[in-house]
Amino acid sequence: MTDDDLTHDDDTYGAGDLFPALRSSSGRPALRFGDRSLTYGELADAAGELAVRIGGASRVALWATPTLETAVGVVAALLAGVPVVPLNPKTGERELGHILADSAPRLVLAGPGDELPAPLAAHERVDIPVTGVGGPPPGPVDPAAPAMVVYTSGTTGPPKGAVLPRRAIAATLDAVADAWAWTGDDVLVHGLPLFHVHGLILGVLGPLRRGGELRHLGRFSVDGVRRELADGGTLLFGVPTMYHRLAETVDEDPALVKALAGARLLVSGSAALPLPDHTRLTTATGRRVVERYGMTETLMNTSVRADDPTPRPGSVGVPLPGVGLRLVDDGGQPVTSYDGETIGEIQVRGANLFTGYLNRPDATAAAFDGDWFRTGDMGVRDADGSVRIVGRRATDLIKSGGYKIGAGEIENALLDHPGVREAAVTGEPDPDLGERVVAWIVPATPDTRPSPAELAAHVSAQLAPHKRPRVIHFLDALPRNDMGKIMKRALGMDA
Ligand code: MCA
Ligand code: AMP
Repeated sequence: MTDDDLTHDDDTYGAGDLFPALRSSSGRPALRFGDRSLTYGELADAAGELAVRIGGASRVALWATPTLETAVGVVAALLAGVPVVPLNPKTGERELGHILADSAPRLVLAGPGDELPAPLAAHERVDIPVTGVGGPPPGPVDPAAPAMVVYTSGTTGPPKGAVLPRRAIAATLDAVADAWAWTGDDVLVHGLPLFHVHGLILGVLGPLRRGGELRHLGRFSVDGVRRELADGGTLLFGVPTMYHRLAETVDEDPALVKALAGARLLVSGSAALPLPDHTRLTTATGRRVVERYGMTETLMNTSVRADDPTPRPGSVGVPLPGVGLRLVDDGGQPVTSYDGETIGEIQVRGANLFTGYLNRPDATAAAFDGDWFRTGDMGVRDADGSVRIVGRRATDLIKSGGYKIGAGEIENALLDHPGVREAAVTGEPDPDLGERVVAWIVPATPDTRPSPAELAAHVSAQLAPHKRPRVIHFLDALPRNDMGKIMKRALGMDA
């Protein structure tokens, strides 16, 4: 099926009506954030009223705090058929300015009382209600229509907006439901941020599409996980840093062991969960953590299935229903062997894919080989078709705490600081974050070098706190080759 085949009359993925439970499950619990909650009926009323208010807008931005308001805002936008751009409330000035200029939202949705920074002052603001009187049932919406624009880092330059159509959201949520036997009886627990695919699409829209419940922790904590899983939670989503923090605690925390052992399914994603953490959690709780592999541009590609009898630490499982996956070697030829050894770039296709980067036809064209999307991840396939990720094509992409961070954007922000003459950014292994951001700085003048804390604060203020360098080295010069290119591999050799 091609994009052109998808019309209002041919909604193969059920993308027109993303949340049937809004109409059919009025008394059931839908969302709980701390002591605030909404049933499906209350959510339908609040989001329905907001949908009427924003209907017809070309695009809206959403100040995506970890609150009930964010969930109501995103559901309202989807009901209204208005594309929504989730914003990280900690985004710094430079990055926020870029996202707003690039996505040109007509309105900004925010919680009443949220203070918005200067770059948003010029935008018309709509406060998100958590009560309301509903609205008319949503009209037909083209499954190929854009639902969300999610910003994601590349190796160089500012983040790009991945345009996600409604059908991708429907297709991916239904595919993971199949892999994880996810139903309306499940109670999902997580503390993920709500401006990325993991926390917002899987973690908020996922339970709402199934008619189940979300209990959001506000922010991740071991205490929150223990409490909510002990109180009826059945599913846990997290990035590896979160599972690492649970693994660090299980040995002295019998109540946590009991809570994790009682969950139906523990799912990790956004980065690789190291084997020692798999082992520690399984040894302590008797439960395995299943990994799934996704990407902002592709939503979910593969997962270990809940009914897979074989423990598979280190594997991201098999392609999800509807996802085509191939490995391609350096010469551009598909790898045909399933030998667990031959490495190729993972390429995917299917209804789960984005339609392109906003305003970036060049980057969109470069990302595809025909209808295959080049993920940049390198993997191998075992005889049973399950995939293991062995690395990334680009060394300039860093995954820290599950966030993707481009070295180039941090280098540019550092070069903006008056005390910096040259800057290079690399990633190095970190037991908690997976990788940590390391900056290599040549100061503008040797005797007035800025402090590491000042440079970290500068990056936090310009980009986002999770992009700040955790380690800073000062050098007299950066190692360069004859062409003048920085030799990043030489950095750290004698640091
Ligand atoms: C510290 N802070 C600072 C500074 N230093 N703020 C300003 N300037 C500074 N110099 C603040 C931080 O903002 C934060 O505030 C607090 O101190 C601690 O921050 P930090 O040490 O950075 O992190 P952490 O709290 O230890 O966070 C670890 C984490 C987090 C909870 C695991 O990294 C996280 O939530 N990761 C999830 C990433 C994710 O969802 N990725 C999905 C994208 P405060 O306490 O107020 O927060 S990938 C995806 O979507 C694909 C599709 C996929 O496959 O899933
Ligand atoms: P993002 O662009 O932030 O959506 O991050 C997507 C990237 O996260 C992928 O291209 C992978 O490199 C990585 N990723 C996601 N899930 C996993 C996983 N289970 N194991 C290893 N890497 C993962």
